[in-house]
Amino acid sequence: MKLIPEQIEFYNKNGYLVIENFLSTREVDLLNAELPKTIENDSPRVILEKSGHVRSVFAPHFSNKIYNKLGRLKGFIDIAEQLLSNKVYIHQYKINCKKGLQSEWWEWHQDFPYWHLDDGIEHPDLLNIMIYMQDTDSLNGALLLIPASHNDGIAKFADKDTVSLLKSLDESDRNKDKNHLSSLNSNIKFTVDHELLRTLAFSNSIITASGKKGTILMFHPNIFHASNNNMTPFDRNMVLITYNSINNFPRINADARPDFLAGRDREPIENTVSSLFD
Ligand code: 6CS
Ligand code: FE
Repeated sequence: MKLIPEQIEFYNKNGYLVIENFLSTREVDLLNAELPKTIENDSPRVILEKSGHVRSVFAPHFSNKIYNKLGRLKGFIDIAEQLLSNKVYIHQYKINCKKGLQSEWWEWHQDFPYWHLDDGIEHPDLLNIMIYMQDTDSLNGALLLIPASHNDGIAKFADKDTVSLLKSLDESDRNKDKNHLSSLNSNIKFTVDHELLRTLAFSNSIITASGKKGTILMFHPNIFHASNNNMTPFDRNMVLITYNSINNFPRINADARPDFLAGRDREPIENTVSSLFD
């Protein structure tokens, strides 16, 4: 499925694009049925909220056939190749869960600072594709975005004191954040400076990316985004696949993050599927 010129123009101008009914109810129901099988106990790929509920499951495609197929969906690869003007591979793949009444927020941030500073990727030539597993709106933690906030590179960070950051890590992590939780928990290290947020929210507004189950949201690695707690008693899950241009590999050195955060399978994705039922 190729984007039409108006969609490409909207994405380049605003830094995001929503397409309703991209996946069928049958496909999303299959993803929901498979989700519990991706949650392996005591795995570093499973990040927990303070409540002990699952916050994120990283790299479900490593072990689950259906999520592996989803990452190779022709419709996604076509769009990613179109927007990144190159062949692509998966840099990061996660399921972000918001358990009803038990989830925590994602503070205002950009994604690229993590992929640039933690993983050594040089350019923001990546694309996030978010898949709505349930009907999603402001009540259950839909993504909030500031349109056109992606045009000025990595923005000024909020001044977070390290003590508060370290406090949000568990004991074993305290010394070196060896599980990278300060990039993954509800007190992330690179967040957007509040003065800058105020200026851009005033000039560009804040939008809520609501959508029915089966919707996809594409967004730029530098767009300012956040999400609230899920205030409903019903779970809200999102699959997030980040495709990277094959000309934009991260540096891999001694302190490289693990493969479930920074993908090591860099072959261009060619073996696509047309549907999850292929
Ligand atoms: O560190 C990372 O790769 C992850 N952290 C955040 C806050 N967003 C991008 C990515 O999922
Ligand atoms: Fe993010």
